[in-house]
Amino acid sequence: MLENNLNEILNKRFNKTISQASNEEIYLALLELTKGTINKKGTNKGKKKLYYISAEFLIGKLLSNNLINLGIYEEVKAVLAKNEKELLEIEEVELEPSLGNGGLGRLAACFLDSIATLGLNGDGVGLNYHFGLFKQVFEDHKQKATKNPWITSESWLNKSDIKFEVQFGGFNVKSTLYDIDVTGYDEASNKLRLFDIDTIDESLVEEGINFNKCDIMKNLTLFLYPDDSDEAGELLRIYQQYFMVSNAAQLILLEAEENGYDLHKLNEHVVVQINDTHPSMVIPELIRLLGENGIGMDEAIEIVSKTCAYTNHTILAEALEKWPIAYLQKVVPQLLPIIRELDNRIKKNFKYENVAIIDKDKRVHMAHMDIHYGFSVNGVAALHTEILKDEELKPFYDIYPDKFNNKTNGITFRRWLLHCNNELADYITKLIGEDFKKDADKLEDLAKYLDDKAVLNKLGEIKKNNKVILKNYLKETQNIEVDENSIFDIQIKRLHEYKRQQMNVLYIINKYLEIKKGKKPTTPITMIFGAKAAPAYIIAQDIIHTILCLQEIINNDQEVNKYLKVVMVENYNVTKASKLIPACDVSEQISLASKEASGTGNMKFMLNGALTLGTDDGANVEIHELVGDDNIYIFGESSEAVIEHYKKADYVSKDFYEKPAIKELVDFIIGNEMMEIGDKENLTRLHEELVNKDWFMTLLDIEDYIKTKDIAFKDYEDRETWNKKVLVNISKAGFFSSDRTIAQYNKDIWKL
Ligand code: 26Q
Repeated sequence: MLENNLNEILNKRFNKTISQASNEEIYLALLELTKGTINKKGTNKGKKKLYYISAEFLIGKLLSNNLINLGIYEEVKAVLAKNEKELLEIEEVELEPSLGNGGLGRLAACFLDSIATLGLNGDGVGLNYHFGLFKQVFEDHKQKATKNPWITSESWLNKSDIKFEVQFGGFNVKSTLYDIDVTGYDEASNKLRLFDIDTIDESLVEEGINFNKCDIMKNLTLFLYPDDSDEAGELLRIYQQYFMVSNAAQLILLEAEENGYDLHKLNEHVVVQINDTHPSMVIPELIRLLGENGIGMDEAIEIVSKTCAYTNHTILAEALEKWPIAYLQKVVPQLLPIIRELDNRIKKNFKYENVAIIDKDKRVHMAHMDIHYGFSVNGVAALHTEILKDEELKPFYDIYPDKFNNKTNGITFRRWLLHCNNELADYITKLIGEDFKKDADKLEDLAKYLDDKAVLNKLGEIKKNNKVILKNYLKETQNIEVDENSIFDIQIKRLHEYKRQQMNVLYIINKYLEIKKGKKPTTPITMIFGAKAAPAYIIAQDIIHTILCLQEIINNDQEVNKYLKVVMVENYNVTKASKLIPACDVSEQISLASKEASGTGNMKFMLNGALTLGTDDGANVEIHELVGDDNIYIFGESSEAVIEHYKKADYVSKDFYEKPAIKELVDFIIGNEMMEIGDKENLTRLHEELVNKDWFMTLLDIEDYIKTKDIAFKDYEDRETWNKKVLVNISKAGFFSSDRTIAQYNKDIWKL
């Protein structure tokens, strides 16, 4: 049946059979076949609809994901195999859109999957960036940013006939809506709706990712988060945000009209989830549009306040958006009277400055607008929500205790287990049946095998197979040799000082020096990194440079490379994550406690049988509680202690640096070996930063980190005990299914 359909499409389009067709042709045929199947299944409906507005949707490649959700993955694989074609190779044809930069964007993608899977009526709304986030290439041990084109003549992107106009100060732009189908597992589908401008000009991009930032009519949707280190960059970001939310608001009102809803009761039919502050201007924009529809200011504010809910994803002060009024005046003059009115109402009720929307420096605090004029404020892990309530957003919590709630993040098990680790998923199915695929808590049934040696062995075997697959991939893509019998220790996430890749670097230096002094690890170690750094984030570039230099020194040192290897994976993205995560033994989650809102990579690793080496931060805290002290490696100062250090300003990195054992590691960064191959400017800057500033307290935790990591590596020697810990982790991972997270959002916030 499926084979006939596929042959029919190939015959019609290319006059070929499956076995004659190229991988590209088969990909296009599968695209057509899949889209047809999706259409037949229909879309989710309901009296109330969720609009999940987000600047990022890091969706990854969609072919296999959709085949799995439609229940035809195995059949397609078999049909292709019968015709001597490999689904894995056909997947390679698809380009990965990079419509996100990290956790927040990937979370949005997992959420869309779960929303559809739970049969809920909800679409994602965002922007159709032509070159996405930049693509990372390594040159001279440094990151270079280039564009990442992903839109091809035929893809998952479908052009709709919906068009709007968006008004900016001084000019208007015309927009077109594109849709990507979001399949639910065994369910009807929803849509990801991406807006674009009609006048975009891709040829504006010159060398790397440089382009004329002032030509809004041509550049608006070229890149995600274009460099905002200058004023033109900041303004462009505001243009993007308003373009996104004005289109979203117009779409919401259009669909309300089509459904014949009474705009006075919009909140009974629509809920808007504001994913961090990037879409916050949707609040004044909806109020403005309701006004245009004849609804008075008081009522419009009330309706919108019952419609919008806000999720906070970060407590880093520098990531909380505050836009100068002058910028908003230039980009969106029509919103200013509304924002001022919203602010006046707050200033009338609350006399203290720290909850104002517009501060004394004439900057608009986007999060403050969300909290005052939304009905729900949620954090993304238990600890994070507590810190919001007790510290960062305390004045708001005091005013609106009932608005605050926690929704611990989750991940979709379809992509992060069934697809990326087919062998493990099949084995789990063999042990406990299929139920866990729809009800993740069923993974707990695995606990009955905790003392089953055959099962523990098999887990080790599957891990080894995944390590071999990764080994071959690394050889093929980056010509780096690794040993599948070594421990795979992996840190993959955006590069940021608070995530402390630099602490991992110091561990590597420590191990290198130990080996040089004759202390060799029993089992060799492979340290793997993947990380993009924002182009304007200088220290992050320095850390990448340091890792790439270490990679060269260590991997070429014949004395050391038998025991230690360093791999920095180029252009880390969803596709690469899917290959790295199943092969991991030790998952690095080493952020400074209190700084990582949740983390979601930690959950993916746990589900795929890696043990966490981490601080008690973000969702690590919840992983720790679930698996218990014996099945996780926790180190470092507590979040309370860290928060105290900040309050008292009593952390002095120099004091720690003066300890000889630490000094030796830090000074290696500017030692002869590094300086010979590295760039003096980068290396000295990082060294200086660690010695004299170290805002994220690397040196505070380094000794405990080294000690704990060494214990983990020693424990790995007893493979049976290790695999038992692995099994505990997998069996407890059910809580982190995004199906659970979404069920909670729906029950507490959306009420669809
Ligand atoms: C801020 C100011 C100006 C311009 C841009 C930004 C900006 C851009 C991106 C601020 C934040 C982001 C992205 C944040 C993010 O990805 N946060 C992560 O969200 C995950 C999902 O909730 C959490 O698991 C991570 O802990 C959190 O870091």
